[in-house]
Amino acid sequence: MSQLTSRHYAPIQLLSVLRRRPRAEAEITGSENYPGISGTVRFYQANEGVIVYAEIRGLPHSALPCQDRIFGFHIHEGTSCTGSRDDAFADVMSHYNPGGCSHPHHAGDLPPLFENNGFALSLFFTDRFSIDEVIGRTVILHDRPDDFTTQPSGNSGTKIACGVIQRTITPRL
Ligand SMILES: [Cu+2]
Ligand SMILES: [Zn+2]
Repeated sequence: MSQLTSRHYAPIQLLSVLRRRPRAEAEITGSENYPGISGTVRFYQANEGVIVYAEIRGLPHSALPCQDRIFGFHIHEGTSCTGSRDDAFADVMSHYNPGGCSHPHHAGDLPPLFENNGFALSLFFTDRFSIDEVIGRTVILHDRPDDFTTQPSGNSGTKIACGVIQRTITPRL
């Protein structure tokens, strides 16, 4: 029975949350093969979780009907957007997963991004992590959709863009 009861959440005052300064941000840049990708992922503290607001530009785009692109999107545990010739962001390692869950129940599993002429905007709520625990870790975009089944990472393909999550500077009073 307890599995069926959901926790009560107070309404999130979204507009007032977004008017505040995000607590952390990741500046997203594409790999050498995807130099046109840029964007920002902002993390806002809400009462009982985190609001994640992503805006990404310059994504690969297909002009063919019914073939708009979908990109796997995760927080990875590594702290550096570096890698090798084969995998530009290999050093980001696995999906952030402090709870030892399987994919797509990793704390770092995020809803995939849907592009529109190369532009994607996503805004969602999660209580899988606190902002403090993901600061210093990395946000990754993949070139394929996440299938939400394949272990350990949803068969989402090549890592095409990356950003390190950084605490925003708090102005001194
Ligand atoms: Cu990933
Ligand atoms: Zn995952």
